[in-house]
Amino acid sequence: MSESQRSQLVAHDRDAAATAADAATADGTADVVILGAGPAGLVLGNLLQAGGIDCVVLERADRAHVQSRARAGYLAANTVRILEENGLAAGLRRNGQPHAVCEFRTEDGRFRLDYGSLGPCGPHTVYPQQELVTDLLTHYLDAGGRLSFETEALAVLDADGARPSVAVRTADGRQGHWQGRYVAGCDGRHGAARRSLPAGVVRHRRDHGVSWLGLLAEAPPSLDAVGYAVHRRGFAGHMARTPEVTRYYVQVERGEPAGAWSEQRIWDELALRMHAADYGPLRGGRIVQQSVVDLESDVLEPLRHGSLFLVGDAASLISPSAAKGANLAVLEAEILARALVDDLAHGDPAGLDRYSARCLDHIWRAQEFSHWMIQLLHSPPGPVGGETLFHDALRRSRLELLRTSRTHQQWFAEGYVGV
Ligand code: RFL
Repeated sequence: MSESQRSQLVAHDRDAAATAADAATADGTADVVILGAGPAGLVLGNLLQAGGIDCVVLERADRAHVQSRARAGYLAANTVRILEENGLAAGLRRNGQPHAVCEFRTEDGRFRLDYGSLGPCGPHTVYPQQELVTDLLTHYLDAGGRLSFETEALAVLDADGARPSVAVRTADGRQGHWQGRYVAGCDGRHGAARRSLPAGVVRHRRDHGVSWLGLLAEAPPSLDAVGYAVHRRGFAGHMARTPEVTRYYVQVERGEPAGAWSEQRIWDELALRMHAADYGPLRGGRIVQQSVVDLESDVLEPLRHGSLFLVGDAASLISPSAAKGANLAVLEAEILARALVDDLAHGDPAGLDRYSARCLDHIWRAQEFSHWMIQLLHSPPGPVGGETLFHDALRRSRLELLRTSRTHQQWFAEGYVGV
């Protein structure tokens, strides 16, 4: 469990098909060794496989766990494009829902913003991350892709040399090495790739001082929009996932344990902060996941160290306030896949040389927008006083601009859906 995410699964129904995983393999070789079977690792694996590149994915968890981890849901148009262009969008086309409207609720009233029709990027597609991961996994394995579940990367060795390797340990205790020409660190913020970086890597880091209780409710969405409620008791958010499941967020005190809130208290507080008395009741249901997320961001620089490349959350952690993390992960995986194919199949290393700079450009734009969203939705932590009041007045003014100015609305639409 991460230091910043005190997570408690209250009652997690694993509806994902828990089919038998391939036997874990402790030793082997592949041109590209991919660490982690999240969105980044699986998009990369699929694209390399399609490009005829020899690769393997090493995943610490078992298949059932990977397919049932509910996290993101709002996919940007660019993510959908990448999936479509690579034949990975069948499930998303079948079950994904277009989503184009935000509703902001404050003590001054509410307003809706049809961002999908305003910016150059169109609407989001709502498709739960665990379903996307299941699709990517199935496609990869059906195409003959190599993947070793329950195989934890311990360290990346000799990343500066011509033959880097990954030290691994399987769930049954065997240890060994996977050797490759390149290693793609797609193993998230606490993975082996980050731990193996040489001294001198810069980690830009920001703790926003704000925590959310993230909830998954077996309840139909209560409004046909993303709901952002700005309230003196703290932020509350509403995001549809499927016609039967909705994600909610409630801002909580830093350090609050995830299990401290009863279901009744959660629904009461959500109703209060979302002004349900004025705008209609929330549709209740069983809370099936309850975890605390401390809003933190970081960016590692550079994203390449010899033969090791950082991708997705391993490269940059972004707070979930603007729904960017999975979208960045998919974009970076596409950029790296193209560069690896150019290098390994055509002997052209230029894309690999540019990988870090290209991705950092996208990452910082996303970080900037996400940071702006955090300031729009929360008061700074600390006692209510001059500085808080000043921030609150700025926030009111920003919301008013967003309500009234088409220029601001267009800027928002581009930042919200663009990656
Ligand atoms: P993942 O998904 O964390 O996958 C990493 C994989 O690596 C494995 N692993 C290892 N394998 C081998 N050896 C090791 N040593 C390993 N260590 C870890 C893990 O088991 C896992 O399978 O990273 P990836 O692929 O970079 O994808 C990133 C996204 O998952 C993440 O950014 C998003 O979920 C963020 N996010 C959202 N992003 C969006 O674009 N739109 C959203 O609507 C959205 N909502 C969210 C979110 C994140 C949230 N949380 C939990 C912080 C909502 C929430 C609540």
